[in-house]
Formats: sequence, structure tokens, C-alpha cells
Amino acid sequence: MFRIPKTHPRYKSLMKREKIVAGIEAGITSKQGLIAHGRGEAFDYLIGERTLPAAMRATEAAAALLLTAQKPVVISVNGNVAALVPERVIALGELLNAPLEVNIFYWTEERVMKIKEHLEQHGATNVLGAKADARIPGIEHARARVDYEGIYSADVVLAPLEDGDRCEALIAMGKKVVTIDLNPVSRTSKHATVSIVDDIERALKNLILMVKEQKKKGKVKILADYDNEDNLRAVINEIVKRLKEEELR
Ligand code: PTJ
Repeated sequence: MFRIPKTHPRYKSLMKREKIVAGIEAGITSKQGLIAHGRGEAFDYLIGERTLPAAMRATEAAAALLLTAQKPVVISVNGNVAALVPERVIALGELLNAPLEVNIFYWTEERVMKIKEHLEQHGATNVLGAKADARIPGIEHARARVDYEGIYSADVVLAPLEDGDRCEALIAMGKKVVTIDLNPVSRTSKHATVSIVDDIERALKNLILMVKEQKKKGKVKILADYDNEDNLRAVINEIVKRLKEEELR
């Protein structure tokens, strides 16, 4: 990895780039993952590289949804997620007793196996996705390939950095989808049941804390009045406000 001094004002952001580059070099992340990451960075810049109150609220709603799932929850992992936050997806999976499932857009069998091995090297014990013995109806690309005992049967799927059409197709199957996506106007954000508009590192850190807290209390805090559209609107308003403030400087 390229050495970035800790004193650099954008240290955290630059380190994420290094992780994505290392992911590509290890055969885990797709080259296209760099472009997707850049798009995420641009939105992160617009929200001020911090967790907005709206994201915190979505994270609370997500924690409740994940903790009250009827059938197993599955955490979908792609090449960017595996490179950026292997420890955090594993920790969340353990807390929720949920398997991780490798599911990638730029599909090659080699990359699926490399991501699975990478997660296992970090301590994951239940990584699905290699069987791919079921298909999500209505999608023609590789992300339709899922495990029957995993995403296909789950009633709640946590799908960070997702493709819009798969999110829609999962919803059409009657599932609830929690997504983490820095773009508040992506098709994924608009279609998911709960959209956390935050960087994946920060969002998972908060989600883990909230799930831990609610488990400790033995009581799930349901946000009955949570409205995903309103929440996305709050993020967009925040971005507009920030841009107007920048204009004045
Ligand atoms: O590993 P694969 O083959 O499944 O490919 C993964 C990518 C991410 C390349 C693929 O799914 C893809 O092309 O995704 P999209 O359609 O570009 O969508 C990715 C979304 O994630 C975009 O809306 C980005 O803004 C968002 N994003 C990127 N980096 C982050 C992020 N959201 C949260 N945290 C990030 N660090």
C-alpha cells in the first residue's frame, strides 16, 4: 500500500482508496469498482464526509428490521465491500447470526472464490454464494445468481453498494432490503426499504453499535414512523444547504 501520512487532512478517504487498489491487486475487487468508489467519494464530499442525522435514523430503522426478520437475514458482499470492510461485515453477521453471501456484478468464478477465501481468512465461518443454485426472477445479469438457502430464501437482505435493478427485483420477491449507498438519488436508494446514505465504513460501525445496544437491552426499538422517502429528502436538503453555504464563501 502507498504510505499516506496520518496527518494528511484526507487520510481516511485516501486509505479507503488504498484498500480498493489492494483489493484489485488481490483479485477481489473489479477494476470497475474503482469507478464506483469514485462516485461514492464524490457524494461523501457533498455530505461533508460525516454521518448525517438522517443516516443515523435510517441506521436505527435498519437495526430494527434486521433484528426482527422472520426468516434468516443475509448480508450480500461484493468486491468493494470485501476490500473495504471485511471485519465489519463479519462482525455484523455474527451479531445477527446471518450468513454472508458473495454476490457480484462483474462475475467470474475465480473472483467469487477469492472473495470467499478473503472473508474466511478474516474469520468468517459461513460464506455462501459459491453454489448459486437459484436465480432472482427478472434480472438477466450475473447478480441474479444466488444461493437458494441464502439470499433467495431470506426475508431481509442487507445489500450495500447494490445495483438498482437487483434491489427492485428483491423487493418484487417480497423481501425487505436494507442498503448502504452514498448516492441518495440512486435507484437502489429510492427502491430499498431502508436506505442508509453514508459511507460503508461509518454506516457499518454505527449499525454494529446499534444492534449490540438493542440486543443488550433485550428490546428492539421499532421506528414505526420511519419513511424512507422523507429520509432521502432530508439528505438531499442537507446537500443543497451545504452547496449554498459553499457558494457564499
Ligand atoms: O464486485 P462487483 O462485481 O459486484 O462490483 C461492485 C460494484 C460496486 C463495482 C458494482 O456493484 C457497481 O457498479 O455498482 P454501482 O452501480 O456503481 O453502484 C455503487 C453505488 O455505491 C454507487 O451509488 C456509489 O455512490 C455507492 N458507493 C461507492 N462507494 C461507496 C458507496 N456507498 C457507500 N460507501 C462507499 N464507500
